[in-house]
Amino acid sequence: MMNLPKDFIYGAATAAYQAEGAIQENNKGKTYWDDYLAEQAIFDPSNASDFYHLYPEDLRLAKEFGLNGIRISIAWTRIFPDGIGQKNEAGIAFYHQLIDTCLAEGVEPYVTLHHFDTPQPLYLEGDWLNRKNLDYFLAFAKVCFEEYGHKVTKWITINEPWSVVAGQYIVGHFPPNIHYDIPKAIQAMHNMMLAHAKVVTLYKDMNLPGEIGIVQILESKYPITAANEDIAAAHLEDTLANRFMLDAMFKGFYTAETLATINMILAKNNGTLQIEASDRLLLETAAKQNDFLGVNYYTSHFLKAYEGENRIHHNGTGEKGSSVFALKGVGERVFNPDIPTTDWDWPIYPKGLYDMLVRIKNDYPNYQKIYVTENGMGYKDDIIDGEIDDTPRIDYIEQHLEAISIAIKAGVNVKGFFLWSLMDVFSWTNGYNKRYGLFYVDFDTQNRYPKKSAYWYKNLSLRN
Ligand code: BGP
Repeated sequence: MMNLPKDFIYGAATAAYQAEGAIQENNKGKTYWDDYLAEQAIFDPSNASDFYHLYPEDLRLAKEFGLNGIRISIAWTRIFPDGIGQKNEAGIAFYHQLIDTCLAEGVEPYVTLHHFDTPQPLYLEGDWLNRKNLDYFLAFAKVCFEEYGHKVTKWITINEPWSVVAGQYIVGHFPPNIHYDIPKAIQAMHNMMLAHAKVVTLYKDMNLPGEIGIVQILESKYPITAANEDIAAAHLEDTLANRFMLDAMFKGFYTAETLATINMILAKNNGTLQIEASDRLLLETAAKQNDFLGVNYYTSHFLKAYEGENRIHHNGTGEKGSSVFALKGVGERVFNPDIPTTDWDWPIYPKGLYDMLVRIKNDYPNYQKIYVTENGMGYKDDIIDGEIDDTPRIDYIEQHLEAISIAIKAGVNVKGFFLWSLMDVFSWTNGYNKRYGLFYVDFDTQNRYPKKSAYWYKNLSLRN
């Protein structure tokens, strides 16, 4: 029986670019997605869920359905249209209104500074591979803290470094669409962790009355058999996608074992990692100051040893069984016949969340507290006579909340849960048919309809 603490946050998540729309309104600058999506002409992010105009309605619904927390992100390009230089007062005012509305509705805002949306000019300068980007980001963060730091008390520096770098440099479905460059991905992750560290230290130096952390996507990696080479493959992918960043965040540097494993992967992929002399102190200083870790969890992976070249097919259409993911010097993700998957081939494995939460407590005892900052199920919802029966999503959420409840019993300090997503939003590489929301969005009319899961979630939060 699910047993969650009395002060638990029942939240839902959004991200600026996926929810707001209005991508050219009130002097907003371009992110690296704008031109790329326009050229591709497959998905149009211009209106998304029109949260930019409809946020009062969405927050009213959030409150009505028992939510007491929401993840929003601040679009860097609304505050600085070019990423640096001239500030945009209209953008600054927008987030004042949005944050004030959250607070007025009693839905606490957890605010992310970077959710996959680097400004176009800074992207062209190299994005996270350019060390200057760290200071550009710091300057943006400073303005946000000065403007909103007295009313927002939960800050997230960056959303999912691994997803960003995997999308940009390995899978190649995020601009600049580079495939299989694992060394670039590792370098960008290291730089993002440095950027996180700089922003944490700035926030603490400003003595603001709140808390700060980062959100990581953390997917457990299991060997598909007990063979040593499969165990090694799971260990390699875990180090690349999980341990590298957890070490940076909590240990303040990479353990000798983590670095040796990363260097092995780099060697097989003909690359090296550039670490500057000052990086260690930067990471160590921040490691003592993090207030929380945000864990995004949707799935886990089963790994098999793999000796071949890099090979990936991204299932962005929901055609079940079409995914391929095999990395040179790492391993191959394979289907586990005992574990169900979504139409996008994501294994549904709540135990992977439990295992990850317990592992963080054991391996990183200075973690303070955890919020599960995203979890949810992509599903092709049907609306029939204004009603949406998304029972598989309810089952999915319930199983994952159960896993959290058992982890709490095992002593892990988990303080809240944010369902991805509040309403249906734009999915970066899957468009609009992969829905996650508690509220169905008719993207033609922008009308919202509560799904069966919204009533279920309301019932759960009010009962507790
Ligand atoms: C997370 C991102 C979100 C969101 C979610 C669902 O990785 O933080 O922005 O998109 O995944 O992913 P997708 O839309 O690709 O199914």
